Amino acid sequence: MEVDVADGRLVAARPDSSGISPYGAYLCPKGLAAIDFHNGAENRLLASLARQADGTLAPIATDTAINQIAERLKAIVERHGPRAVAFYHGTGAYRSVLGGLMERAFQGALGTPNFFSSMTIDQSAKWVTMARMGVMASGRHVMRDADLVLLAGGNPLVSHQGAPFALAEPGAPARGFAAVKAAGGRVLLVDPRRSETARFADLLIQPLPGHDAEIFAAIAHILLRDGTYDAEFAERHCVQLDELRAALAPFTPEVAAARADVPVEQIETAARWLGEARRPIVGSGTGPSMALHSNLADHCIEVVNVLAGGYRRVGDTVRNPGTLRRKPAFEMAVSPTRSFEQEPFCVSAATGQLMGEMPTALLPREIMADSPDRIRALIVFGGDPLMAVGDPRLATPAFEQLDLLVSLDSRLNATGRHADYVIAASQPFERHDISVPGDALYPTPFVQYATPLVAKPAEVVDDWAFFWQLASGMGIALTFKFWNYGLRWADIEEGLPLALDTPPDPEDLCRFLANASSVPFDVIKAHPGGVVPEPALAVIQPAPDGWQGRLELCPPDVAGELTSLITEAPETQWPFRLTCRRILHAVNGAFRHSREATRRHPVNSAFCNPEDLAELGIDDGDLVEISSPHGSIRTLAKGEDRLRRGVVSMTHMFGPLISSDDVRADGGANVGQLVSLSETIEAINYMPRLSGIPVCLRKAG
Ligand SMILES: Nc1nc2c(c(=O)[nH]1)N[C@H]1C(S)=C(S)[C@@H](COP(=O)(O)OP(=O)(O)OC[C@H]3O[C@@H](n4cnc5c(=O)[nH]c(N)nc54)[C@H](O)[C@@H]3O)O[C@H]1N2
Ligand SMILES: Nc1nc2c(c(=O)[nH]1)N[C@H]1C(S)=C(S)[C@@H](COP(=O)(O)OP(=O)(O)OC[C@H]3O[C@@H](n4cnc5c(=O)[nH]c(N)nc54)[C@H](O)[C@@H]3O)O[C@H]1N2
Ligand SMILES: [Mo]
Repeated sequence: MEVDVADGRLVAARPDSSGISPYGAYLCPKGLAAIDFHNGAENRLLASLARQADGTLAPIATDTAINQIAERLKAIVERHGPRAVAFYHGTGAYRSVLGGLMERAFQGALGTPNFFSSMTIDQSAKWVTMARMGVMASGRHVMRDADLVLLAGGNPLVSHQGAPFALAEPGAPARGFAAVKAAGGRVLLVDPRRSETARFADLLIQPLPGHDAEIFAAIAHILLRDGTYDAEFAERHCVQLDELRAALAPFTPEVAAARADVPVEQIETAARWLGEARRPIVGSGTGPSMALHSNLADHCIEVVNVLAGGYRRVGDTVRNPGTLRRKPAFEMAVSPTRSFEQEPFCVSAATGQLMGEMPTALLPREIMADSPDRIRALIVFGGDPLMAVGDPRLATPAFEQLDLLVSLDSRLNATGRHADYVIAASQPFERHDISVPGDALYPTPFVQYATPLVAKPAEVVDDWAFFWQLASGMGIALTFKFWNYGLRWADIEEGLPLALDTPPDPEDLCRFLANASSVPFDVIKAHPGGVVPEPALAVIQPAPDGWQGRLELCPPDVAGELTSLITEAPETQWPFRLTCRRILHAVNGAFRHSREATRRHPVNSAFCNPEDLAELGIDDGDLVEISSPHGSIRTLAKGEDRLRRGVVSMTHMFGPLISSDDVRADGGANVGQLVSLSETIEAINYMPRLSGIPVCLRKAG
């Protein structure tokens, strides 16, 4: 984006008009809200806070606070070992490249396996599928090459969520959909809500939430029944096709349609179109990953992508092979790791890591466990786990049992209010950063190194500097590395050793990250608006000779889950299902109190089909009570004909952890109060049910 600066302050922002941006001239509303936030809106934290003897939080010099935390951590590690220390990496941390890498460096040097993040209460079903099925190293097609897009439970036009999770093009999401349509391709959505993205849909299936496993099992069933699947791909890269066929036999389109309450023709049509497509992509957003049977649903969604042959093949063009690190791509299957079956295990459950992380829903239990290895200190980096994980009546007392809770954030959020220290963090336009996360994800190659546009407030610290200073205070020397998902920190040989007593220069850190870049760092540095590299043709390469990797389509645990699903009685006692949704003007908790977000959403209303409301005698704006087997909240009702019947749709991260009796004064209601961290939890990743929660709805009072 282009930003105007006057007298050391940010004054205005516009989309980048230079033509360099891989997204074109585009700016999302959160970009605008970021300007206000940098300037102190939303009670931005300008000083760090420490808990006092009387229990209140009071300002403290940031330097002093970090030194005190270092001393306390050192004592905890000396007494209980490194496992006593845990990290929680929230969505704010993903905005901070140097911060995230310094956090990993610190975790690596400490040697604790206790790394948690928002990913395991988000779409870790995708990690479970990778661990159980394996991964196609060539990757999916990208939208601009696809002739069919089938997306379940994602709304990229609002969320901007794209690859590698959902399949949309990140950045300016409508462009990818428009490109598919312009090339004559088809867009299919599966969502109980006619979402904003649905304006591109050729077919919208509106199921009861929580039935994606059946729907996609039935689509796979049809592809196998009709022989319209990509047999050549399956033969070359997959095993367990016979097991899959047997396990899917009961999942006829009629069975799935009845359970999900959709017309059977829609399932047949989706399967027929998939059979016809030459370059399809099938994937999902958060919806199926948060509902009942999320791991199985995700597995079935990926199976449909496999059967449709939805991956790049030898000779296919790679539009963005990466600039800082050019990644060669091969048409080869990487066999599943089943990493969750290997040490290190959690102390409260026999489950191991996914992508080097422990399941966040187990964090409260890992703190409360009666074990010498329980967690005693937690550093929360850019997150609000108490709000995010749900079940605050279970999670909050657990967090209170910690010897040390630190929140590194730019706001005092719900978790921060329970912390021993809250460290005031800088914001993106105040710090150095380089485009590592976007590197191979931008739709076309692009690289950028950004230096601070404005000075940060005096008592505010860069995220990376916090971690470096902590390590330094503990006498731990760090090695800075180029890490990315899928790599094990300890296995990365190349690193930049950092001095113990002199903080690194952030420019040197970025220069190191660019040491294998196809555009030299000095060239990147000379172009603050970013660089579009010289085009270099990249195509998918064949697998090395004798490559043995295979995708496992139906391992025994998946087969077992399919069998138990087909015999499971549908939940009929609860008339409604509460689903997730997002607002355009906030990212979870961040920017939730921005001008636009507050104006448009004074509370998180309960959206419902108007006919459902009429039947219950509820008018728009009435106070309603929503009860799950686990808890109950009150908010205002709002009719929305985009929703199918039987659904209540609400945004998370509103209101205090536990509601008072006045939803307007609370600024909304925390839907996490309806969530259980002990019942209907997935195996493996311990994902709680954050969507499709069975609820009752009634007029309050
Ligand atoms: N503006 C904005 N952008 C954001 C965020 C934000 O809060 N605001 N958050 C960011 C984060 S952390 C994430 S993870 C991404 C999420 O990105 P998305 O996954 O695109 O998020 P949603 O917009 O919630 O879309 C989820 C959709 O799933 C549907 N759904 C709910 N339950 C089910 C179900 O059981 N089955 C099916 N098929 N559909 C279901 C909902 O109706 C909804 O339309 O967005 C990111 N971007
Ligand atoms: N019921 C229900 N629960 C859900 C969901 C749902 O749909 N329904 N969605 C789930 C999902 S997908 C997610 S990802 C989680 C989100 O869970 P979290 O990531 O734990 O929550 P956020 O509110 O996104 O926390 C981000 C924090 O980062 C801070 N921040 C912003 N910029 C910076 C920065 O530069 N540095 C630092 N240090 N901090 C910064 C913000 O102030 C904010 O407090 O919630 C999950 N919980
Ligand atoms: Mo998320």
